[in-house]
Amino acid sequence: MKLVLKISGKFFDEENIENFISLRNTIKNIVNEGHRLAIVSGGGSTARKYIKIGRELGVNEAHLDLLGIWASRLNAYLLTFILSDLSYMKVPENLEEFIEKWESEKVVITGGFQPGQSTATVAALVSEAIAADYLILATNVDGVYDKDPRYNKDAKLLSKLNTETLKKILETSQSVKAGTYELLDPLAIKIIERSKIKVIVMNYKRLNKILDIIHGKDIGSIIEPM
Ligand code: U5P
Repeated sequence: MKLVLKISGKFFDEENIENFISLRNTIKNIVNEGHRLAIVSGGGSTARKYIKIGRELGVNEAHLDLLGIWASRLNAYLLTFILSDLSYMKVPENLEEFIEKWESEKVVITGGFQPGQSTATVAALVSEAIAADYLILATNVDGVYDKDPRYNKDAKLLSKLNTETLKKILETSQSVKAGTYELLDPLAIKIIERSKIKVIVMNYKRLNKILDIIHGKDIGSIIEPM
């Protein structure tokens, strides 16, 4: 299989060494089983910190996005160095560079590409370019809920849903300003739909279960494109 793994910036914010060890072991197992893997890292609180300071000082949205992109590349380099025996040692900065590095057969790890989108769009573009079997969004919740689980105790996890349902759920939190994206930005959803990319949302604390979740044997959400 060809897999794209998008690691939420929150993974980096937690600074949990066990999570990093588990990620490294999972990636080694996936590669040893003969699958190909690309990883996209989010910008997390480092991106938000720089964007917040810049915004308060009147920096424009394009420049704020660039700050976010560089923060996501910093996270991408952390993963690159942690996985140096498997990974391509340069973080690609656009889709052409990514495609070129992918030919190396190594795990290619990337952050942001260009302003106006989030790293979820990068993950969707990369998935499209390599015809990935699955795009896996590893975040700090177990999957997609019918309501925001942070504010609704009765929120239910949806094990299967389509992009139409997802768009309705995300409607309340959608924004295109730097640093404000939640899970998937509108452009990422458009790309997922136009190329019918299958998306899995799962908790990064259960990364060792990726293959089980893909096969519907463990907790997570599978999003079918409409
Ligand atoms: N960003 C971009 N383009 C990209 C990736 C990220 O402009 O291709 C910026 C956005 O401002 C985004 C921030 O909110 O970097 C951090 O990425 P993310 O963690 O929100 O995905």
